[in-house]
Amino acid sequence: MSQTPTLGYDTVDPEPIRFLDDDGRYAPSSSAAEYADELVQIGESELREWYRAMAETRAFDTECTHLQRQGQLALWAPSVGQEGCQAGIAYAAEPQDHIFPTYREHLIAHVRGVGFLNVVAQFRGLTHGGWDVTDPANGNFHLYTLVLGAQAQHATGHALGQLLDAKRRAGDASMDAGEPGTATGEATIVFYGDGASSQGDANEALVFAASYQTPEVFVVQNNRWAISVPVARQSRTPLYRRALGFGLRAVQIDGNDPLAAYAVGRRFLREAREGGGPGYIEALTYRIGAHTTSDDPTRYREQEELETWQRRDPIARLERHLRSLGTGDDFFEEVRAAADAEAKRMREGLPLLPVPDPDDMFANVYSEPHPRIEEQREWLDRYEASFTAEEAGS
Ligand SMILES: Cc1ncc(C[n+]2csc(CCOP(=O)(O)OP(=O)(O)O)c2C)c(N)n1
Ligand SMILES: [Mg+2]
Repeated sequence: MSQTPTLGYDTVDPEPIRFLDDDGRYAPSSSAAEYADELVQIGESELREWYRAMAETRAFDTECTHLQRQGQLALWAPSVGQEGCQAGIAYAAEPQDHIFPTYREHLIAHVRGVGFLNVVAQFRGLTHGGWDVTDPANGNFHLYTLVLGAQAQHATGHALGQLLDAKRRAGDASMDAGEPGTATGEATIVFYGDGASSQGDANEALVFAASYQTPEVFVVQNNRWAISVPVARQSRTPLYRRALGFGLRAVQIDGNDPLAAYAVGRRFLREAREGGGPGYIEALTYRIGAHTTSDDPTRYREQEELETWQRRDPIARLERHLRSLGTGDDFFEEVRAAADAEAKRMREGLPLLPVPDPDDMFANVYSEPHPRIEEQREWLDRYEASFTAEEAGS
């Protein structure tokens, strides 16, 4: 296998946008040049902050896999290997932007202020929706979505709302949102995967985004696999080229280079907020771990492919870059210890999380009582009671 991993179709089309090579050297590809001025404010201290978020997320993620194996979580979806793209986008976003994730954007959750405990509460089955009931805003980071592609529709609807609100504020009450040029001052970001890109929902969202010129950025983390289905089966053409066909500006980046994700994300987001319409970023990355803890990737992919991508690990790459700037062992040791301590805090806090009353599930469906909801509540009560009866009988 060659050093440059292939997708089964030609990815060098042109070269993906990247600033850091696999060894962490600043070596922009020719396609990166026009984005370089987005990095003028990024120095060693900003990169250290990104590195810290990536390392904390990695430690948290690793701990979660252990917790699932110990029966403490129902399921876990690791993000190992994808932290580079996520960090770049997380730091490119402004606080007023809204983010619609899949189920793997743990770093973004962390950076937007959704605590790690809130993330694991979902995977332990301890929430009926919402991240943290004490803070419904949660950094405008919306709920994880397991229904593939559905969040692309939610995000596009949200972005359409941002656009129409801005038009109304500007005194234009028409619903005709099709013309670019309305500055919204805020944007919507939606994440999904290479597999989800085949969903009808994701494609319909692109139609609406292009048609209404929504202030939106689509971030597709092409991690090569949709469980056991390789990306070449999803598409005969690079995914970003599909988006070009819908009329979006679209590029392909090296998704393991946080600088590339930041520079392009920042540019596309600013353009979206200023009325320039939607953008699309295909981030070439790799899922180093299993799809979820229910998956065994050794059954469908080669060890050699995995090792190739382990050598391109985004955290190791950023570490090498920081070292070249002069960051020394002290920093990396301190971050490692802090990340481990944070993962330990999460682990210790997990059993103390409150278990919601099953009846809460029905409490906020409608504002008024509803006979169907009552029926379901009564069914659940009978179901729960059957366990007590069983225990009494045994
Ligand atoms: C509508 C729908 N169909 C099928 C599934 C089952 N499923 C869950 S994840 C997944 C693969 C998703 O792959 P991709 O979009 O590439 O995201 P990744 O998991 O690689 O991040 C599938 C088929 C689902 N959750 N929703
Ligand atoms: Mg995938």
